[in-house]
Amino acid sequence: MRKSTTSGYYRIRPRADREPFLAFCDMSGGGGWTVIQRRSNGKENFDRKWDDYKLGFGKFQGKNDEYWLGNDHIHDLLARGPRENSLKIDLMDWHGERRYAIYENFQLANEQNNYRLWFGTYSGNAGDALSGGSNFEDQWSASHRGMQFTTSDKDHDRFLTGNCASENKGGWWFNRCHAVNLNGRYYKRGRYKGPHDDGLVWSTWHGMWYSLKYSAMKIRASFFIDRESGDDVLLVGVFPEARGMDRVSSDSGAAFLSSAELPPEGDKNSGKDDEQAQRDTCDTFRDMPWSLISSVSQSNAQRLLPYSINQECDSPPDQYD
Ligand SMILES: [Ca+2]
Repeated sequence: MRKSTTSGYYRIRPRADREPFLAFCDMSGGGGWTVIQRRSNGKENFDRKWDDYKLGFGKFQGKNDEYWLGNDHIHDLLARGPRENSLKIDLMDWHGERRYAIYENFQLANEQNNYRLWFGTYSGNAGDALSGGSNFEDQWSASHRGMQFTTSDKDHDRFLTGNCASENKGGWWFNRCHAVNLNGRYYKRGRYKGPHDDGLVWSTWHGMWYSLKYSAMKIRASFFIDRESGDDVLLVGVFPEARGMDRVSSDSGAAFLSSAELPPEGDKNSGKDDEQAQRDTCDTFRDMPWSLISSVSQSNAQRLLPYSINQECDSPPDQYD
């Protein structure tokens, strides 16, 4: 696999009318992932109230720093452009074994709708715990699909006589209450005991009474470049100097490129197939400070500028490993 853009913290700005913010861009496993949550050492307190979960909290420096990106930021990232997003969840237990789960069509409503959660098809090897587990009874009371966000000070769960966030020590899309709680209490061991199953839980892997060592939730667009639509442009990002791009430019400092300027698609003359053409496109942008992003229509491009998000170049987004 060829070298891709470096993982690290980037200042991103999914909405022009809001301030940019820092997020970790994970360029491994195909790249282009924006990390929205990470637990790794228990140093950060996740037992927080609504406004902290809304705006985000934690440390944004080291590659293992713990944070919650913030529900408003997550909502804005998911709402950018006319496209779907995938959610990938990386997990590790206390023996160093890793599992993952991917959900297509990950969505978050806005604050007026209490950041209601939606997600589609599951794939992976950690089990589909977000859907509540394997039997109907569990799914009815523990599925997180369609649930609103609950914190200790704002209760939107389906647990009538109590608050799941208070019991389980962190904000989450609780049902009555959960099969997953990646914002739970951080135990410095796997098996734990207590009055509530409040650990960092992914029930379909180690059950409710095992608290994981590591979790990371990350998102990216489900598609790469839509080359079908003649109206589409490839938005390349917001960067100070667009090296080697004479055709670029706009007053806002963002660059874009019409689909006519993309490398030929399966052009007989050039002898290139689609894959090669895509690699060429990627090569064009590889060394830029902001890597490329999304395909949006010309009219949307104007609306979305300035706009910068990372998108992978090395493999199609439907191949994860
Ligand atoms: Ca309740």
